[in-house]
Amino acid sequence: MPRPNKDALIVVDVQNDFCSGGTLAVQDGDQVVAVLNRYIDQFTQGGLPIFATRDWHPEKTSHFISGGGPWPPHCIQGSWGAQFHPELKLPPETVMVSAGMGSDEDGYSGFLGRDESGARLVDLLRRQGVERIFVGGLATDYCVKHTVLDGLKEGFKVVLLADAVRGVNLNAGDSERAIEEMLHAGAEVATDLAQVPD
Ligand code: VGL
Ligand code: ZN
Repeated sequence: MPRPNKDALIVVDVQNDFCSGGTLAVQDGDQVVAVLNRYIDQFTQGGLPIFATRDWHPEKTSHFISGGGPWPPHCIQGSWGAQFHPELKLPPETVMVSAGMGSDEDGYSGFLGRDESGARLVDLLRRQGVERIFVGGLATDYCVKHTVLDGLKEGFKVVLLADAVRGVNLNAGDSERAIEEMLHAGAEVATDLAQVPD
């Protein structure tokens, strides 16, 4: 089970543009919402911190095809597509972390993001004494992967919530390879908090 004062949940980019009807819809992306709501409930019950990252791009960026990048426009600051999925039940205490705000960056990792005061995710986590992060959201092969890998590099234990992620799969198998990469780098995988060791 999650440990008081040491564990945090990080919900990655569960935004309209990555769900059905969005400009960069991930297959079955919406399905993570109900699963994440259960994890959110469990962390809330335990009094544990919850962070939600969001992809938060300017209109003109090298991240988009129009600027030479790989992606159609998505998650433009202030747009409907950038809003969290309407059924995602984030408690009011959730700390929001925005990434990809520069005109020349992809910002795939939540660890490149900042909260409203400009604080970096790593500092927010350390300030609270967090030692282990539980990560779920979208997309497995981009922002989830980079957030997990950076979390490990920063010295956190990382648990990938495997039932709460879905991938873009630009190339077939990208999500499976991303999960392999995360495991290889030292992440653990779980689909049930009761089975996670202390
Ligand atoms: C993401 C592609 C482009 C993600 C963000 O959140 O995984 N993927 N921008
Ligand atoms: Zn993006």
